[in-house]
Amino acid sequence: MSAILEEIISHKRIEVEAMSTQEVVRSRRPVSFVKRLENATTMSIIGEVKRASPSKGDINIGIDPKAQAEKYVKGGVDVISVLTDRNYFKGSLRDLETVKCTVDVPVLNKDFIIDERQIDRAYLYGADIILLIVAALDDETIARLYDYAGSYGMECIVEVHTKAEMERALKLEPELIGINNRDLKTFEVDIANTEQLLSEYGNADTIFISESGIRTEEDAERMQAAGARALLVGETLMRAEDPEQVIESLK
Ligand code: IGP
Repeated sequence: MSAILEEIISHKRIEVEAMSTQEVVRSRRPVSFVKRLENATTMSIIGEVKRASPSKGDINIGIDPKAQAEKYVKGGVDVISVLTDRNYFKGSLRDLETVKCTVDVPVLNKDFIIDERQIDRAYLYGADIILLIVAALDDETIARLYDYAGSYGMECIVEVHTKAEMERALKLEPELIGINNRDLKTFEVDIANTEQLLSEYGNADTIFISESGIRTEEDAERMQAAGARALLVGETLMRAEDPEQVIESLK
């Protein structure tokens, strides 16, 4: 594990240990991203609400998540991702709840999930999809958390960065795999990572999402040619004066 991921995960462990287990009434039915993708004819865009990050510092710290989510939907996103980690990304479950109450599209809870209690909370605050980061979890844990999210009807994006992680992810036969273009060891971002991994694994029976570092129409075209069906875009949209227009250009 990279140093920063290790640091984030050890902090997460402390947070999680302080969480109580709660009885969750399973009355809400999550919205499916996979079904939306089955009907999609263009590139799907996942717009992210990301106030700050360890690599970039403050990005758009004072953003109004409701207004931002409304702009994303007008632009035509298929999913809105909300970073809920407070310590390193300055997000919150409250941001997630605000976005869920604003939009009808599925909402992704972006966090460092290592325990069932976080999945309970994701569900309670309105998540339809969660992220599971292969680099942060062993095989047994990832399979357990994947099934647990599934028991709520939530979908999982299984995130990989390397070939070895891709091999581990594919063992789960997941519907959605996210390829992170950011190397968490160096923070370097290179969208060629999606091209390299998909040249080898593009035929797998799964939907691939390219994550991080997507800025321009040309980037989107390259990712489409590589075989990605969706793009996860954070910083570019958080800094854009007109996110709506940027989303339209990426689709
Ligand atoms: C978005 P960018 O470069 O568009 O801001 O990246 C997203 O991919 C990135 O926020 C991300 C992330 C993560 C954040 C990808 N995987 C895991 C936190 C945890």
